[in-house]
Amino acid sequence: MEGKLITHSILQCKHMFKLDPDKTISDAALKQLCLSGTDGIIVGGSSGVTFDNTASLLTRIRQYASLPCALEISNRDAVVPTFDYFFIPMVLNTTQIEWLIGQQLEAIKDYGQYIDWNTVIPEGYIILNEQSTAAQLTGALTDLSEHEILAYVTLIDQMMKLPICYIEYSGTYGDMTLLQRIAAQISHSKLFYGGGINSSEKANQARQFADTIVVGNVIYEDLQAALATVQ
Ligand code: 1GP
Repeated sequence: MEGKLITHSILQCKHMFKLDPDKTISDAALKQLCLSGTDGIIVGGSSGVTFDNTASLLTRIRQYASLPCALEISNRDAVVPTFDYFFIPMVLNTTQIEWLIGQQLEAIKDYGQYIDWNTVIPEGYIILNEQSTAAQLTGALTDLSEHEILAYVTLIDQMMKLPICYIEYSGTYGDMTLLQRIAAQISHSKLFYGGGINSSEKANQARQFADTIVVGNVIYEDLQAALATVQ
């Protein structure tokens, strides 16, 4: 971890829940998640994210905790300015430039003068589950050799020096041998891992290699299992 670009406190989170504004969650469940001991909350989703459902979710989270909250922006019309941080995904293995820099450029053209750049954290994304909504939406090339994936990691970590390298398996548990090799190679970027963590065992295993683990889907499938990932 020495030498990593820790420019924001949210980058010190070891465990984060990712809440989807387009999914329903009860107040009781939200309270349990917020008070679970997790280090921070990411709000984001691949579809159905609007200004209203995002603002409403943030207001509800704030009721229960003063945890750092980041909005992972997927729709630039749904940016709620009261988040602590704004994660900007840049999908390195997309085939469509809009998911690499296109959307981001349009947002800067529209809102650049209002942006507090101290709150903006770009994420170098590598999407590896071809079945995921994110992969399908962005046209991600997921059929990659380990050599190719490690080259993407070097691009994010050494060449672009992005604060976050996000290994995204959304919806399925990823290849931990690969994650271990990525962790061994990375030196600047914080290594985020997300995908299929639905037990304390998987959380512990992924945390051996990733600086930060992100837990999403299981929140909506099995709340107790989601809570167990915090330990
Ligand atoms: C999704 O990486 C996160 O963007 C978490 O993945 O939903 O599979 O937990 P899961």
